[in-house]
Amino acid sequence: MKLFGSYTSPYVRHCRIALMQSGLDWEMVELDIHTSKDPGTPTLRVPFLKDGALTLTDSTSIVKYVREKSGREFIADVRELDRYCLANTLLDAAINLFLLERSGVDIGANVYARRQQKRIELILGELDSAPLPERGKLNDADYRVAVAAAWGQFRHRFSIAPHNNLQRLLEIAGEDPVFVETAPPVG
Ligand SMILES: N[C@@H](CCC(=O)N[C@@H](CS)C(=O)NCC(=O)O)C(=O)O
Repeated sequence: MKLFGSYTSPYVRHCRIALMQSGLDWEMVELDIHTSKDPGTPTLRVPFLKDGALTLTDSTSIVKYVREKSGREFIADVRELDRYCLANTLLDAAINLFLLERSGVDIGANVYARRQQKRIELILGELDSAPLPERGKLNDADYRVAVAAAWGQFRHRFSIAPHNNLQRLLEIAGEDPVFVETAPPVG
């Protein structure tokens, strides 16, 4: 199967983590979604995955597919699923602001952009209140929060300095070889 995406995307990173842990046969096809003329996905976003006749257009369906195809479990607990969703909302808001700013919008002067900023701060506080996983036992909610927190630091979009549990989560994830191997390239 082929995973299409970039090495800087946190959503792609989570898919790569699941694929690396799966033992399945797969390859990464690097794609710049902003310059590609015909990217092959109606979302105009990465990641997307192709496995024979199957196309999946969102990291959530991809991670679930890969986990289940390799005999593992995706998130079964509804509270953990909600934590995973919160991390997605955090990422969506932060990536939106990042792309708007890149395209010339003054995000400090825009009312909706300020709401997105507020959303980011509130979600960081909420995610920080969750219990930490044991070393080597990260589930997909932990991975999603960890890739989101790491991306925020990588792109300087938000700080986790006031959030001790999120810092600790990144330390725990930093001991996970696949999390380390999928870190965004420096420079
Ligand atoms: N819900 C999607 C979000 C994917 C997403 O936002 N990807 C970003 C890259 S990190 C993207 O391709 N953005 C391009 C754009 O919004 O134009 C998922 O989970 O896969």
